[in-house]
Amino acid sequence: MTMTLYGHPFSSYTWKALIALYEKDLPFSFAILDGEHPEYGDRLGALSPVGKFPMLDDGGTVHTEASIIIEYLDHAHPDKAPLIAGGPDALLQIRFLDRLFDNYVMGPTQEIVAQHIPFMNAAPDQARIVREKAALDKIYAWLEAHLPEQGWAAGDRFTLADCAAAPSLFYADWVHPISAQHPRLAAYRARLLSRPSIARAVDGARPYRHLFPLGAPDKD
Ligand SMILES: N[C@@H](CCC(=O)N[C@@H](CS)C(=O)NCC(=O)O)C(=O)O
Repeated sequence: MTMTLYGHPFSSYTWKALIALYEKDLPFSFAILDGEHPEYGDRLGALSPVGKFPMLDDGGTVHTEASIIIEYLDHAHPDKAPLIAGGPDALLQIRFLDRLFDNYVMGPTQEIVAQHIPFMNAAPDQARIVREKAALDKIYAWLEAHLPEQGWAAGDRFTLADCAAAPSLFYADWVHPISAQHPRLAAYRARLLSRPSIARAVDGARPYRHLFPLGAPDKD
């Protein structure tokens, strides 16, 4: 039975799971959560703990949380481009970077976006936005100092950490541009965007750019 991924092509965490599926070249059907398919939203509401996506349904085995979906794919398809592999230290580094990108890059980015969504916030809280941008500056500086000059976040192999990095840095740069002070980080983001699995996720989201509450920048 083909796997089904519930999500949306413009959603950052959906990208994270999509990138893993593309890397592994696994067949799946994409249940896009939109007004045309209320039944997908109903299923998500019934099975996802708090209704967040992505959600993967593999013949009745259901997982949410993008990192867990990727870990499941690694276990279920060990012959397909592992994304969480190596010795104990390598595994810790991959998982550490995954948490870093989700919590400290995607977290502030999502909050800045949320401040511009009228049904979530009547008006953007400018003080909150300043704080979130300061948080992004902090993690940009850390990444600039710690990312390798070449290759991927955790070394030579493309991993879970890069699946997390791609959507988080893609959208973070839209809400708080990575400046010339962070050339290594900017180069890593560019390397990510030129990876075929990631380019595919970016292209799949293009028709939805008008939905970006701050106005999508004319780049990428
Ligand atoms: N920790 C979750 C975060 C997922 C998440 O924030 N998904 C967003 C879309 S990118 C979502 O479900 N938004 C709708 C909502 O919060 O109700 C994961 O890693 O999958």
